[in-house]
Amino acid sequence: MDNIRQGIILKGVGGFYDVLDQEAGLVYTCKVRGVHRKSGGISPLPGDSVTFRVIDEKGLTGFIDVIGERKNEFARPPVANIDQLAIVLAVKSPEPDLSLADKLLITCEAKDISPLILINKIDLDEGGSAECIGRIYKKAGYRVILVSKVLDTGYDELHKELKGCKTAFAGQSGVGKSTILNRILNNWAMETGEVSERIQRGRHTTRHVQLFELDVGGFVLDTPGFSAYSVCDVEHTELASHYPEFRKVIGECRFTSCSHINEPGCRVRELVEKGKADAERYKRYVQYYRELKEAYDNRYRR
Ligand SMILES: Nc1nc2c(ncn2[C@@H]2O[C@H](COP(=O)(O)OP(=O)(O)OP(=O)(O)O)[C@@H](O)[C@H]2O)c(=O)[nH]1
Ligand SMILES: [Mg+2]
Ligand SMILES: [Zn+2]
Repeated sequence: MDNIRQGIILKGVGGFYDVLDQEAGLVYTCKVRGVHRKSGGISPLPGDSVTFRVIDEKGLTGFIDVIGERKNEFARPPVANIDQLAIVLAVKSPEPDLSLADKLLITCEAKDISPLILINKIDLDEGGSAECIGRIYKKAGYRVILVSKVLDTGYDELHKELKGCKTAFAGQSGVGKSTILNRILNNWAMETGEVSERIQRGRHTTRHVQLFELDVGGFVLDTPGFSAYSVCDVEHTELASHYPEFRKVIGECRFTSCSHINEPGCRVRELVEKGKADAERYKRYVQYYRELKEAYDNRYRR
């Protein structure tokens, strides 16, 4: 039947979902079939791939029939199928929170999301700290882009990295996420849907999760914040495997259950001692490990 379409949910507000038919470049306002709710039990999220049925072609309305299988999903912000997380740090104002950056990276590793580090406000850099932070994360195996609104750098490079991905932006308040997103949308957004509604610019914080389509294929995601992320759904025993720089030697420690903190014959510690893995990132690893282990040991208490 030709009123059955494939689409991607851009946003959902009060039981109505904006579903993009990418081939047609049209956005349909859809509800969910009651049947589906009863049988499937899961409710649609922005980022979901869906099969929907057009009810009114002129009025652009329809019903969502099937929600495609998810690669990942989040409760806060409510979104599914993220494949890239742009972790934004500022050189200063605010001072970079590398602990948050590490936690977001762990979340990425655990949820099969490819991380991208953006070091913003490099115009404010005096002591070479942008390069320094960049080196730490490049050495760990991550992609790093230096960005500045004032110097007008980094945007073209970022635009290339966004191609074909659903990218969410994360980071402390004030690092420049909205500034970067607006820049991207002003230059490279597809004009699908209600253009006037594109992005709430200015002082108003975003209340709804919304995906915007890009000219190169792919979407950027405006969210009220991925910053509150913690590593709580990672097991302490799994933590080290979420550090790419540790991963290559993990199986080589003397003890199979090595925590990489104080056991003899630990290959991870050896890497750190030889300067092959960043000592500060390792210190933060030790701290998270202890936090996670404590939470695990107290799991039956309240
Ligand atoms: N000097 C300098 N200032 C910047 C740059 N990018 C953004 N800013 C400023 O930093 C401030 C915060 O930027 P936003 O884009 O609102 O930051 P945000 O990450 O969206 O913050 P929240 O929405 O609170 O999470 C604004 O005053 C921007 O003008 C930059 O490259 N250089
Ligand atoms: Mg913002
Ligand atoms: Zn070890």
